[in-house]
Amino acid sequence: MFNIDKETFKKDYEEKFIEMHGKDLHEGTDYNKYEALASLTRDYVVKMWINTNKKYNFTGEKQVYYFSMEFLLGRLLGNALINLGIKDICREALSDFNINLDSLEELEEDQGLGNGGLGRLAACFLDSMASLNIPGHGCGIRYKYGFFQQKIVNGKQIETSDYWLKNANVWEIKKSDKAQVVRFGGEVTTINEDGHLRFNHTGYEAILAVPYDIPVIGYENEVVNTLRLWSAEPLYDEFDFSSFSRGDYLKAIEYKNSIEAISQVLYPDDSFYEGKILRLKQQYFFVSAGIQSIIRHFKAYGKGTLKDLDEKIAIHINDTHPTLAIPELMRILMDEEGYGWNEAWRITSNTISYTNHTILAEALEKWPVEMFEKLLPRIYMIVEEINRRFCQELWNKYIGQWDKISKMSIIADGYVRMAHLAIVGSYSVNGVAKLHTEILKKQEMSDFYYFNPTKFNNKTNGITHRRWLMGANPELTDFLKETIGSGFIKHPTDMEAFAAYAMDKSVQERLHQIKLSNKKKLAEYIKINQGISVNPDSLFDVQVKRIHAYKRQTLNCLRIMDLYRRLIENPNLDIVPRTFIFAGKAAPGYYLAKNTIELINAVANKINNDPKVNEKIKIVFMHNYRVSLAETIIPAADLSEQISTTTKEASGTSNMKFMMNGAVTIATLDGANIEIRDEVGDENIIIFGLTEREVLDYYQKGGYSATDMINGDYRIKQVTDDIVNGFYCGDKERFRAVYEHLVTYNDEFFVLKDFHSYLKAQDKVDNLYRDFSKWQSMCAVNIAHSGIFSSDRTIQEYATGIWGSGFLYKNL
Ligand code: 26V
Repeated sequence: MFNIDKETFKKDYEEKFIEMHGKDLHEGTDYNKYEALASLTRDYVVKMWINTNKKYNFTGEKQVYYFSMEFLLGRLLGNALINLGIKDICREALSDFNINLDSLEELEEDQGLGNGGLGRLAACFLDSMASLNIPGHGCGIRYKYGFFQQKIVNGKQIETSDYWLKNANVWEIKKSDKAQVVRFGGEVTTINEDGHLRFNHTGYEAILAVPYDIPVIGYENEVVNTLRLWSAEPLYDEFDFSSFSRGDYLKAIEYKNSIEAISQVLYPDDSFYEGKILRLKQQYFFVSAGIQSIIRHFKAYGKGTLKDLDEKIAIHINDTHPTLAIPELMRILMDEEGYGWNEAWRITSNTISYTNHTILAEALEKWPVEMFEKLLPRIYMIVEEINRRFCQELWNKYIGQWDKISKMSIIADGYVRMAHLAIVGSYSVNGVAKLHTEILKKQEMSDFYYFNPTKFNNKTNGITHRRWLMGANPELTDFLKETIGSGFIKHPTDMEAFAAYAMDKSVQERLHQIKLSNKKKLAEYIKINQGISVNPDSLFDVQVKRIHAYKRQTLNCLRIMDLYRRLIENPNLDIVPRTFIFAGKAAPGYYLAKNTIELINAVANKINNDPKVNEKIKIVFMHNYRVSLAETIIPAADLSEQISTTTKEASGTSNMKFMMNGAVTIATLDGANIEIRDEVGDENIIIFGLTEREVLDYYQKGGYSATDMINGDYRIKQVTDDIVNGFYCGDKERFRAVYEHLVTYNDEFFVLKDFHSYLKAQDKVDNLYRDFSKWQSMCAVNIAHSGIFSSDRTIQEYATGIWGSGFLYKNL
């Protein structure tokens, strides 16, 4: 374990500061001070990083490569200090210089290279792999612009670009010597050489993929793994000005820009697939660079030949976005290394494993054949051959069943279906929560499941408790240590011991105090950043996540609108004062989601400015939701809203973060909510809404009518009318999209159907909250049972159940 005493740290820090900034510490700005601290921390890490790599090369342990289009890391400094085990020393040392560590940490830009759940999961997994001594590395894209920044202007979302690299990024190291060449376009000709087919690729465009490495620090174990992000550059970056005419010069610049465009921007959609060629380019770009660098490294240091690749290396693809890893590995093994098809296929399909993260049909990737073939001619040939052989296999098994075969085919109707390719080319397919995996097996992917049942398995998601508990909620962490000891940090399921204290009055009081202190901090943040005063003694009712129809922010909003009507009718209505907190970004092209944000803001504006009710209820739509904001909001939540239409949320991960921080959950039986319920028991969670069966019946048999719901129920009628009658905004048309989706288009997410059951559940919340002891005991039980949702548990399951890697808990 890394060790440093306070005095040495102070000396190192001062030296670092002077070396970096050429002035004395007391002359520096706060940002200078942050830079010096981050840079010093990185220096401490670098030696361990080198040693870790040396060790991996020496021992030849199996290496895991986690391929993902997104890694939503957030800030890195605080996490690095925790995992190095020097946060306390650092805090004390800095305070000797009159510097506050927390305020320096806040100066760091979030590294926001992801949309939401899928990207954050990848980041949690990296943290867990390093902390569990698993040689596991990330591979992705170094987007110049991360996920957009959200502003709310006149109640509307406005997107601005996230140029997160404007200040030097101390966490990355550019490795120009490890660059790879990636080829697009051109023609492939086939040559028969002594009975062997050779593929000659000519006329292509070659692009340089340059890696930037980011250290991934394990928790107090001196392991530092690598996240490698690729950036696109022209192969030849210099041109001779004198020999260029003006036109050539401009063309050359345009060319440079067109290449750099590949790693320029993260696509801000996470639910609607669009066949954009740039996205396909991004996918092949990082996958090809990543696979080439793995092979190059394996050939230089690996023990054994490429024949043993599947024993020495596991490549995991995070959703279908990196699926081209399959044909790319085939290409390298056959065209560059001389393996025949069968051997290459054995190696490839035993090396690659795949996770599915969504069943929303509209998010499934399928690329037009024409586009695919033109951009990646050799890769397309390989995909065609994979498909030909697969269909042959199907044909042998399902003789004459053309429908089934065309349903399962990888290429059909002019498209390449990436999920099919991912399933066929990998040895393991997993879903991210029990229900989700069952739905994949029995419905969405049932043909593939029955064809090959052993390939399918479940790995319920998790979150790293090092960021989401220790980092975000130090007070609760200290209290847990005081009560049950520190063992839970390395063995998160040991948190169960805390359940024994759930009825203890002094424990309940402390939990309340800790929550209150987090709520005060959030209230202050809200006041400073959004100018709204909220009461920390009110119940903080929180829904923070991407804005999407299936997540049903509308249900929450309608419920508030209903409550407001009831309060107008009866100002003495006896309710627990609440602060409703929303946050989340809508995809820029997702009109309905953006309209939902407008509605929430309009409702907030009206209610917050109505003195008759604003002592009892307040609404805040917090701007620019991101990892660092989540770290402030989640520890302050009393109630966690997990209210998606049953069957639609694959897992959810904020649900786990909230429970770990002692919030009570109100939820549908969807995704991992079911497993949370199983852990805490029915009496410690509030469940409502349609069951899986009921939802599926509606989808299969129909029978849901929004109009009937409205006509048969005056409260539903009132709240839906209030969307379009000018009650919240003079412009009656303003929220038309929300209304039409709910009513005219007969809302496929059944908001109105779940409305009353949700209201009842919320009444139950009120009653429970009034009973101090009961509520606090629920919080305690939730914390106690959250350990199983640490991503350490998830990663152990991946390591033993899929990757066959790692010496788990070796040093524990
Ligand atoms: C899909 C697409 C579709 C095409 C446009 C770009 C794009 C980018 C990302 C995605 C993946 C969306 C899937 C996703 O984020 N799923 C979430 O994964 C979480 C981690 O497993 C899980 O907790 C959430 O329930 C699930 O919605």
